[in-house]
Amino acid sequence: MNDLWGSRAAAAQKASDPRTAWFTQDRYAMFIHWGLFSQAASTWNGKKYYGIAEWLMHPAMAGVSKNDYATLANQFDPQSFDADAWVAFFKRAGVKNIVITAKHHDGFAMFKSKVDTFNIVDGTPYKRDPLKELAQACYKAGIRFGFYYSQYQDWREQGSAAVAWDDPAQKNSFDAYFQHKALPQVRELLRNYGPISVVWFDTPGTMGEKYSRQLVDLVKKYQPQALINSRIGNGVGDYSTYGDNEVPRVSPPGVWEAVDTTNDSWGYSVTDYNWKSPQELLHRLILTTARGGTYMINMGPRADGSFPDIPQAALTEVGDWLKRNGETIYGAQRSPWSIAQPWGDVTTGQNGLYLHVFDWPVGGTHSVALYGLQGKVRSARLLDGGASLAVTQDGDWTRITLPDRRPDALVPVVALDMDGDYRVKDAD
Ligand code: H79
Repeated sequence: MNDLWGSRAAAAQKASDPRTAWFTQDRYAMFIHWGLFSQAASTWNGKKYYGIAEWLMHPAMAGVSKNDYATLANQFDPQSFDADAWVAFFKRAGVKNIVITAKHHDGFAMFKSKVDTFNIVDGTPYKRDPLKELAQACYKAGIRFGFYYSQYQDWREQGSAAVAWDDPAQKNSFDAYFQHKALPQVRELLRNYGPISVVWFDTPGTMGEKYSRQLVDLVKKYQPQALINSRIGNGVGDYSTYGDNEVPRVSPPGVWEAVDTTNDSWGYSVTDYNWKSPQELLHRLILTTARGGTYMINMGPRADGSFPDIPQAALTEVGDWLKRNGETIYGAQRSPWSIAQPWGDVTTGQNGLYLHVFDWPVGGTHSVALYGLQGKVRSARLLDGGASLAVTQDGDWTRITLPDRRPDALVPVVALDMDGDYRVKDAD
Protein backbone atom coordinates (compact mmCIF):
# COMPACT_ATOMS: atom_id res chain seq x y z
CA MET A 1 0.00 0.00 0.00
CA ASN A 2 1.16 3.54 -0.70
CA ASP A 3 4.54 2.79 -2.26
CA LEU A 4 5.63 1.02 0.85
CA TRP A 5 8.29 -1.51 -0.04
CA GLY A 6 10.16 0.39 -2.71
CA SER A 7 10.56 3.48 -0.61
CA ARG A 8 11.43 1.53 2.51
CA ALA A 9 14.54 0.24 0.76
CA ALA A 10 15.45 3.82 -0.14
CA ALA A 11 15.02 4.96 3.44
CA ALA A 12 17.01 2.03 4.80
CA GLN A 13 20.04 3.25 2.89
CA LYS A 14 19.68 6.62 4.54
CA ALA A 15 19.34 5.24 8.06
CA SER A 16 22.45 7.12 9.18
CA ASP A 17 21.42 10.47 7.65
CA PRO A 18 22.06 12.85 10.58
CA ARG A 19 19.01 14.91 9.56
CA THR A 20 16.81 12.08 10.80
CA ALA A 21 18.41 11.95 14.29
CA TRP A 22 15.71 14.05 15.99
CA PHE A 23 12.98 12.00 14.30
CA THR A 24 14.15 8.68 15.72
CA GLN A 25 14.98 10.31 19.05
CA ASP A 26 11.63 11.99 19.64
CA ARG A 27 9.47 9.00 18.69
CA TYR A 28 6.09 10.64 19.27
CA ALA A 29 4.24 13.12 17.06
CA MET A 30 0.69 14.36 16.52
CA PHE A 31 -1.11 14.43 13.19
CA ILE A 32 -3.88 17.03 12.82
CA HIS A 33 -6.56 16.61 10.14
CA TRP A 34 -8.47 19.86 9.95
CA GLY A 35 -10.28 21.39 6.98
CA LEU A 36 -13.67 21.95 5.35
CA PHE A 37 -14.39 18.26 5.95
CA SER A 38 -14.38 19.05 9.70
CA GLN A 39 -17.36 21.34 9.07
CA ALA A 40 -19.35 18.53 7.40
CA ALA A 41 -18.11 16.04 10.04
CA SER A 42 -19.33 13.05 8.01
CA THR A 43 -22.84 14.42 7.40
CA TRP A 44 -24.44 15.90 4.30
CA ASN A 45 -27.96 17.33 3.90
CA GLY A 46 -28.94 15.89 7.26
CA LYS A 47 -27.78 12.39 6.36
CA LYS A 48 -25.02 10.57 8.24
CA TYR A 49 -22.12 8.79 6.57
CA TYR A 50 -19.83 6.16 8.00
CA GLY A 51 -16.30 6.28 6.68
CA ILE A 52 -13.26 8.52 6.88
CA ALA A 53 -14.77 12.01 7.16
CA GLU A 54 -12.27 13.73 4.86
CA TRP A 55 -13.46 11.48 2.00
CA LEU A 56 -17.06 12.76 2.13
CA MET A 57 -16.91 13.98 -1.50
CA HIS A 58 -16.22 10.45 -2.76
CA PRO A 59 -19.20 8.64 -4.36
CA ALA A 60 -18.69 5.77 -1.92
CA MET A 61 -19.61 8.31 0.78
CA ALA A 62 -21.92 11.29 0.08
CA GLY A 63 -20.67 11.93 -3.47
CA VAL A 64 -20.72 15.71 -3.05
CA SER A 65 -20.01 17.81 -6.14
CA LYS A 66 -17.15 20.24 -5.84
CA ASN A 67 -19.46 23.26 -6.13
CA ASP A 68 -21.73 22.01 -3.36
CA TYR A 69 -18.73 21.10 -1.23
CA ALA A 70 -17.30 24.61 -1.67
CA THR A 71 -20.33 26.07 0.14
CA LEU A 72 -18.84 24.68 3.37
CA ALA A 73 -16.32 27.50 3.17
CA ASN A 74 -19.09 30.09 3.65
CA GLN A 75 -19.65 28.80 7.20
CA PHE A 76 -16.12 27.84 8.13
CA ASP A 77 -15.34 30.17 11.03
CA PRO A 78 -13.24 28.49 13.75
CA GLN A 79 -13.75 31.08 16.48
CA SER A 80 -12.56 28.64 19.17
CA PHE A 81 -9.19 28.13 17.50
CA ASP A 82 -6.43 29.19 19.89
CA ALA A 83 -2.91 28.28 18.76
CA ASP A 84 -1.46 28.64 22.27
CA ALA A 85 -4.13 26.34 23.72
CA TRP A 86 -3.39 23.76 21.03
CA VAL A 87 0.30 23.93 21.81
CA ALA A 88 -0.37 23.62 25.55
CA PHE A 89 -2.25 20.42 24.72
CA PHE A 90 0.62 19.11 22.52
CA LYS A 91 2.99 19.69 25.45
CA ARG A 92 0.67 17.99 27.89
CA ALA A 93 0.28 15.05 25.51
CA GLY A 94 4.05 14.70 25.29
CA VAL A 95 4.41 14.94 21.51
CA LYS A 96 7.52 16.63 20.13
CA ASN A 97 6.41 17.28 16.58
CA ILE A 98 3.12 17.97 14.80
CA VAL A 99 2.00 17.61 11.20
CA ILE A 100 -1.15 19.49 10.14
CA THR A 101 -3.18 19.24 6.93
CA ALA A 102 -2.32 22.33 4.87
CA LYS A 103 -4.32 20.95 1.93
CA HIS A 104 -6.11 17.62 1.84
CA HIS A 105 -7.56 15.85 -1.21
CA ASP A 106 -10.51 18.29 -1.26
CA GLY A 107 -8.13 21.00 -2.54
CA PHE A 108 -8.93 23.58 0.16
CA ALA A 109 -5.89 25.41 1.56
CA MET A 110 -5.93 25.96 5.34
CA PHE A 111 -3.40 28.77 4.84
CA LYS A 112 -3.16 32.05 2.93
CA SER A 113 -2.37 31.20 -0.66
CA LYS A 114 -1.74 33.67 -3.45
CA VAL A 115 -2.16 31.03 -6.14
CA ASP A 116 -5.73 29.94 -5.33
CA THR A 117 -8.46 31.86 -3.51
CA PHE A 118 -9.96 28.54 -2.34
CA ASN A 119 -8.20 29.07 0.98
CA ILE A 120 -9.14 29.92 4.54
CA VAL A 121 -8.09 33.59 4.38
CA ASP A 122 -9.71 34.51 1.07
CA GLY A 123 -12.59 32.05 1.06
CA THR A 124 -14.11 31.99 4.55
CA PRO A 125 -15.56 34.46 7.07
CA TYR A 126 -12.64 33.61 9.38
CA LYS A 127 -10.07 35.45 7.21
CA ARG A 128 -7.16 34.43 9.45
CA ASP A 129 -4.30 32.02 8.69
CA PRO A 130 -4.38 29.40 11.47
CA LEU A 131 -1.23 27.69 10.19
CA LYS A 132 0.72 30.90 10.64
CA GLU A 133 -0.52 31.27 14.22
CA LEU A 134 0.13 27.61 14.95
CA ALA A 135 3.62 27.60 13.43
CA GLN A 136 4.56 30.60 15.56
CA ALA A 137 3.08 29.14 18.75
CA CYS A 138 4.88 25.83 18.14
CA TYR A 139 8.16 27.61 17.50
CA LYS A 140 7.87 29.57 20.76
CA ALA A 141 7.16 26.40 22.73
CA GLY A 142 9.84 24.22 21.12
CA ILE A 143 7.39 21.93 19.33
CA ARG A 144 8.44 21.04 15.80
CA PHE A 145 6.01 22.00 13.04
CA GLY A 146 5.36 20.11 9.82
CA PHE A 147 2.61 20.11 7.22
CA TYR A 148 0.63 17.60 5.16
CA TYR A 149 0.09 18.42 1.51
CA SER A 150 -1.92 16.21 -0.87
CA GLN A 151 0.31 16.55 -3.91
CA TYR A 152 -1.45 14.13 -6.25
CA GLN A 153 -5.16 14.05 -5.44
CA ASP A 154 -6.86 17.45 -5.66
CA TRP A 155 -10.56 16.89 -6.17
CA ARG A 156 -11.23 20.55 -6.82
CA GLU A 157 -8.83 20.53 -9.74
CA GLN A 158 -9.90 17.07 -10.83
CA GLY A 159 -13.52 18.12 -10.92
CA SER A 160 -14.66 15.17 -8.85
CA ALA A 161 -13.40 12.76 -6.25
CA ALA A 162 -13.97 9.85 -8.61
CA VAL A 163 -12.45 11.12 -11.85
CA ALA A 164 -8.89 10.18 -12.76
CA TRP A 165 -6.42 12.78 -14.03
CA ASP A 166 -6.38 11.31 -17.52
CA ASP A 167 -10.18 11.51 -17.87
CA PRO A 168 -11.22 13.86 -20.74
CA ALA A 169 -13.71 15.53 -18.34
CA GLN A 170 -10.82 17.07 -16.44
CA LYS A 171 -10.59 20.84 -16.27
CA ASN A 172 -6.83 20.54 -15.95
CA SER A 173 -4.22 17.96 -16.78
CA PHE A 174 -2.16 16.72 -13.86
CA ASP A 175 0.84 18.61 -15.19
CA ALA A 176 -1.04 21.91 -15.32
CA TYR A 177 -2.38 21.42 -11.78
CA PHE A 178 1.03 20.45 -10.51
CA GLN A 179 2.77 23.49 -11.98
CA HIS A 180 0.10 26.09 -11.22
CA LYS A 181 -1.06 24.88 -7.80
CA ALA A 182 0.86 22.07 -6.06
CA LEU A 183 4.40 23.37 -6.55
CA PRO A 184 3.61 27.05 -5.82
CA GLN A 185 1.55 26.17 -2.73
CA VAL A 186 4.24 23.92 -1.33
CA ARG A 187 6.67 26.78 -2.01
CA GLU A 188 4.44 29.16 -0.03
CA LEU A 189 4.37 26.74 2.87
CA LEU A 190 8.13 26.31 2.78
CA ARG A 191 8.81 30.05 2.73
CA ASN A 192 6.25 31.61 5.06
CA TYR A 193 5.95 29.39 8.15
CA GLY A 194 9.39 29.27 9.74
CA PRO A 195 11.38 26.06 10.15
CA ILE A 196 9.54 23.01 8.85
CA SER A 197 10.20 19.62 10.47
CA VAL A 198 8.43 17.31 8.05
CA VAL A 199 6.76 17.71 4.67
CA TRP A 200 4.19 14.93 4.65
CA PHE A 201 2.93 13.89 1.23
CA ASP A 202 0.17 11.34 0.66
CA THR A 203 -1.09 8.84 -1.93
CA PRO A 204 1.27 9.51 -4.89
CA GLY A 205 -0.95 7.50 -7.21
CA THR A 206 0.61 7.22 -10.66
CA MET A 207 2.57 10.46 -10.30
CA GLY A 208 5.83 10.17 -12.24
CA GLU A 209 9.28 10.39 -10.70
CA LYS A 210 9.99 13.77 -12.29
CA TYR A 211 7.20 15.26 -10.17
CA SER A 212 8.46 13.66 -6.98
CA ARG A 213 11.90 15.04 -7.74
CA GLN A 214 10.59 18.54 -8.36
CA LEU A 215 9.05 18.49 -4.90
CA VAL A 216 12.28 17.22 -3.33
CA ASP A 217 14.25 19.98 -5.09
CA LEU A 218 11.84 22.59 -3.77
CA VAL A 219 12.09 21.31 -0.18
CA LYS A 220 15.88 21.12 -0.42
CA LYS A 221 16.03 24.68 -1.71
CA TYR A 222 14.02 26.33 1.06
CA GLN A 223 14.15 23.89 4.01
CA PRO A 224 17.11 21.55 3.54
CA GLN A 225 16.71 20.14 7.07
CA ALA A 226 13.05 19.18 6.55
CA LEU A 227 12.31 15.48 6.24
CA ILE A 228 10.09 14.12 3.48
CA ASN A 229 7.98 10.99 3.99
CA SER A 230 7.84 8.10 1.54
CA ARG A 231 4.38 8.96 0.23
CA ILE A 232 6.03 11.52 -2.01
CA GLY A 233 6.32 8.44 -4.22
CA ASN A 234 9.04 6.91 -6.36
CA GLY A 235 11.36 6.09 -3.46
CA VAL A 236 12.76 9.59 -3.03
CA GLY A 237 11.59 10.29 0.55
CA ASP A 238 13.79 10.45 3.65
CA TYR A 239 11.84 7.92 5.71
CA SER A 240 9.07 5.37 5.28
CA THR A 241 5.49 5.85 6.35
CA TYR A 242 3.60 2.62 6.96
CA GLY A 243 0.04 2.12 5.76
CA ASP A 244 -2.74 4.07 7.49
CA ASN A 245 -3.31 2.51 10.94
CA GLU A 246 -0.58 -0.07 10.46
CA VAL A 247 1.91 -0.96 13.19
CA PRO A 248 4.34 -3.52 11.76
CA ARG A 249 4.64 -6.82 13.63
CA VAL A 250 8.31 -7.38 12.76
CA SER A 251 10.96 -4.66 13.14
CA PRO A 252 11.66 -3.12 9.72
CA PRO A 253 15.04 -1.65 8.72
CA GLY A 254 15.66 2.06 8.30
CA VAL A 255 13.84 5.14 9.49
CA TRP A 256 10.07 4.79 9.53
CA GLU A 257 6.85 5.87 11.18
CA ALA A 258 3.45 4.43 11.98
CA VAL A 259 0.41 6.71 11.59
CA ASP A 260 -2.68 5.99 13.58
CA THR A 261 -6.16 7.36 14.21
CA THR A 262 -7.73 7.91 17.65
CA ASN A 263 -11.05 6.55 16.28
CA ASP A 264 -11.52 5.28 12.70
CA SER A 265 -11.55 8.64 10.93
CA TRP A 266 -8.83 11.24 10.36
CA GLY A 267 -11.13 14.22 10.05
CA TYR A 268 -13.65 15.03 12.81
CA SER A 269 -16.75 12.86 12.46
CA VAL A 270 -20.02 12.94 14.39
CA THR A 271 -20.71 9.31 13.43
CA ASP A 272 -17.54 7.67 14.71
CA TYR A 273 -17.42 6.80 18.42
CA ASN A 274 -14.90 4.00 18.11
CA TRP A 275 -12.28 5.77 20.23
CA LYS A 276 -9.15 3.91 21.21
CA SER A 277 -8.70 3.79 24.96
CA PRO A 278 -5.71 5.53 26.58
CA GLN A 279 -4.20 2.11 27.20
CA GLU A 280 -4.65 1.00 23.58
CA LEU A 281 -3.05 4.22 22.34
CA LEU A 282 -0.12 3.76 24.72
CA HIS A 283 0.28 0.12 23.70
CA ARG A 284 0.54 1.17 20.07
CA LEU A 285 3.09 3.89 20.89
CA ILE A 286 5.16 1.32 22.80
CA LEU A 287 4.81 -1.36 20.09
CA THR A 288 6.00 1.16 17.49
CA THR A 289 8.98 2.28 19.59
CA ALA A 290 9.82 -1.37 20.29
CA ARG A 291 9.95 -2.00 16.52
CA GLY A 292 12.23 1.03 16.07
CA GLY A 293 9.68 3.44 14.61
CA THR A 294 8.21 6.87 15.28
CA TYR A 295 4.53 6.99 16.20
CA MET A 296 2.25 9.74 14.92
CA ILE A 297 -1.22 9.79 16.44
CA ASN A 298 -4.01 11.71 14.72
CA MET A 299 -6.43 14.22 16.20
CA GLY A 300 -9.36 15.65 14.23
CA PRO A 301 -10.40 19.02 15.69
CA ARG A 302 -13.97 20.23 15.25
CA ALA A 303 -14.62 22.91 12.64
CA ASP A 304 -14.73 25.53 15.40
CA GLY A 305 -11.14 24.75 16.38
CA SER A 306 -11.89 22.83 19.58
CA PHE A 307 -10.82 19.25 20.27
CA PRO A 308 -13.32 16.47 20.97
CA ASP A 309 -13.19 15.53 24.67
CA ILE A 310 -12.64 11.77 24.48
CA PRO A 311 -9.43 11.65 22.42
CA GLN A 312 -8.16 14.77 24.16
CA ALA A 313 -8.58 13.11 27.56
CA ALA A 314 -7.06 9.85 26.28
CA LEU A 315 -3.97 11.55 24.85
CA THR A 316 -3.61 13.56 28.05
CA GLU A 317 -3.50 10.30 30.03
CA VAL A 318 -0.81 8.97 27.72
CA GLY A 319 1.07 12.24 28.26
CA ASP A 320 0.81 11.83 32.03
CA TRP A 321 2.29 8.33 31.72
CA LEU A 322 5.13 9.75 29.60
CA LYS A 323 5.94 12.30 32.30
CA ARG A 324 6.76 9.42 34.66
CA ASN A 325 8.08 6.88 32.16
CA GLY A 326 9.28 8.94 29.17
CA GLU A 327 12.80 7.51 29.17
CA THR A 328 11.36 4.23 27.80
CA ILE A 329 10.17 6.08 24.66
CA TYR A 330 12.12 9.31 24.05
CA GLY A 331 15.64 8.44 22.95
CA ALA A 332 14.95 4.73 23.38
CA GLN A 333 15.89 2.14 20.75
CA ARG A 334 14.02 -0.86 19.39
CA SER A 335 13.73 -4.13 21.27
CA PRO A 336 16.55 -6.67 20.80
CA TRP A 337 13.73 -9.03 19.77
CA SER A 338 12.19 -8.24 16.37
CA ILE A 339 8.66 -9.11 17.54
CA ALA A 340 6.62 -8.39 20.67
CA GLN A 341 6.67 -10.57 23.80
CA PRO A 342 3.61 -12.61 24.87
CA TRP A 343 3.10 -10.27 27.85
CA GLY A 344 4.06 -6.90 26.33
CA ASP A 345 7.06 -5.34 24.65
CA VAL A 346 10.63 -4.16 25.19
CA THR A 347 12.57 -1.00 24.41
CA THR A 348 16.29 -0.37 24.90
CA GLY A 349 17.51 2.56 27.00
CA GLN A 350 20.88 3.98 28.00
CA ASN A 351 21.53 1.48 30.80
CA GLY A 352 19.41 -1.50 30.00
CA LEU A 353 16.07 -2.80 28.83
CA TYR A 354 12.56 -1.59 29.63
CA LEU A 355 9.91 -4.27 29.88
CA HIS A 356 6.44 -2.86 29.29
CA VAL A 357 4.06 -5.31 30.92
CA PHE A 358 0.72 -5.04 29.07
CA ASP A 359 -0.73 -8.19 30.67
CA TRP A 360 0.09 -8.39 34.35
CA PRO A 361 0.22 -12.08 35.29
CA VAL A 362 -2.65 -13.27 37.45
CA GLY A 363 -2.34 -16.42 39.52
CA GLY A 364 0.62 -18.81 39.56
CA THR A 365 4.09 -17.35 39.76
CA HIS A 366 3.99 -13.64 39.10
CA SER A 367 6.83 -13.42 36.61
CA VAL A 368 7.69 -12.36 33.10
CA ALA A 369 10.22 -14.35 31.10
CA LEU A 370 12.61 -13.41 28.31
CA TYR A 371 14.08 -16.00 25.98
CA GLY A 372 17.65 -15.96 24.69
CA LEU A 373 19.07 -12.83 26.34
CA GLN A 374 22.88 -13.25 26.30
CA GLY A 375 24.01 -10.35 28.50
CA LYS A 376 23.93 -10.28 32.27
CA VAL A 377 21.11 -8.53 34.10
CA ARG A 378 22.61 -6.76 37.13
CA SER A 379 19.31 -5.82 38.72
CA ALA A 380 15.63 -5.24 38.05
CA ARG A 381 13.21 -2.68 39.47
CA LEU A 382 9.86 -1.09 38.80
CA LEU A 383 10.66 2.07 36.86
CA ASP A 384 7.94 4.12 38.56
CA GLY A 385 8.48 3.78 42.30
CA GLY A 386 11.77 1.93 42.10
CA ALA A 387 10.85 -1.25 44.03
CA SER A 388 13.57 -3.80 43.32
CA LEU A 389 12.59 -7.16 41.81
CA ALA A 390 14.20 -10.62 41.88
CA VAL A 391 15.88 -11.81 38.65
CA THR A 392 17.10 -15.28 37.73
CA GLN A 393 19.09 -16.15 34.60
CA ASP A 394 19.06 -19.86 33.94
CA GLY A 395 20.24 -21.12 30.55
CA ASP A 396 18.22 -19.34 27.86
CA TRP A 397 15.64 -17.94 30.23
CA THR A 398 15.70 -14.71 32.18
CA ARG A 399 12.85 -14.44 34.70
CA ILE A 400 11.77 -11.41 36.69
CA THR A 401 9.45 -11.86 39.64
CA LEU A 402 6.74 -9.20 39.78
CA PRO A 403 4.83 -7.93 42.78
CA ASP A 404 1.45 -9.65 43.23
CA ARG A 405 -0.33 -6.36 43.03
CA ARG A 406 -0.27 -4.71 39.61
CA PRO A 407 1.10 -1.17 39.94
CA ASP A 408 -1.49 1.49 39.25
CA ALA A 409 -0.24 2.71 35.85
CA LEU A 410 -1.57 2.57 32.29
CA VAL A 411 1.39 0.30 31.56
CA PRO A 412 3.77 -0.76 34.36
CA VAL A 413 7.44 -0.84 33.33
CA VAL A 414 10.24 -3.04 34.66
CA ALA A 415 13.74 -1.58 34.17
CA LEU A 416 16.60 -4.05 33.76
CA ASP A 417 20.06 -2.71 34.56
CA MET A 418 22.58 -4.26 32.13
CA ASP A 419 26.14 -3.82 30.89
CA GLY A 420 25.31 -2.96 27.27
CA ASP A 421 25.21 -6.49 25.86
CA TYR A 422 21.72 -6.82 24.41
CA ARG A 423 22.41 -9.71 22.05
CA VAL A 424 19.62 -12.23 21.78
CA LYS A 425 20.02 -15.83 20.73
CA ASP A 426 18.21 -16.73 17.48
CA ALA A 427 17.20 -13.11 16.87
CA ASP A 428 18.32 -10.70 14.19
O1 H79 B 1 -5.24 11.64 5.22
C1 H79 B 1 -5.68 10.36 5.61
C2 H79 B 1 -6.55 9.72 4.56
O2 H79 B 1 -7.57 10.57 4.10
C3 H79 B 1 -5.56 9.44 3.48
N1 H79 B 1 -4.35 9.08 4.21
C4 H79 B 1 -4.54 9.38 5.61
C5 H79 B 1 -3.27 9.85 6.28
C6 H79 B 1 -5.99 8.44 2.52
N2 H79 B 1 -5.79 8.57 1.23
N3 H79 B 1 -6.26 7.52 0.62
N4 H79 B 1 -6.76 6.73 1.50
C7 H79 B 1 -6.61 7.25 2.72
C8 H79 B 1 -7.38 5.49 1.14
C9 H79 B 1 -8.84 5.64 1.30
C10 H79 B 1 -9.71 4.62 1.04
C11 H79 B 1 -11.10 4.72 1.41
FE1 H79 B 1 -12.80 4.72 0.54
C12 H79 B 1 -11.78 5.93 1.65
C13 H79 B 1 -11.84 3.63 1.88
C14 H79 B 1 -13.04 4.18 2.40
C15 H79 B 1 -13.03 5.59 2.24
C16 H79 B 1 -12.85 5.52 -1.27
C17 H79 B 1 -14.09 5.54 -0.70
C18 H79 B 1 -12.43 4.19 -1.37
C19 H79 B 1 -13.44 3.43 -0.87
C20 H79 B 1 -14.47 4.23 -0.46
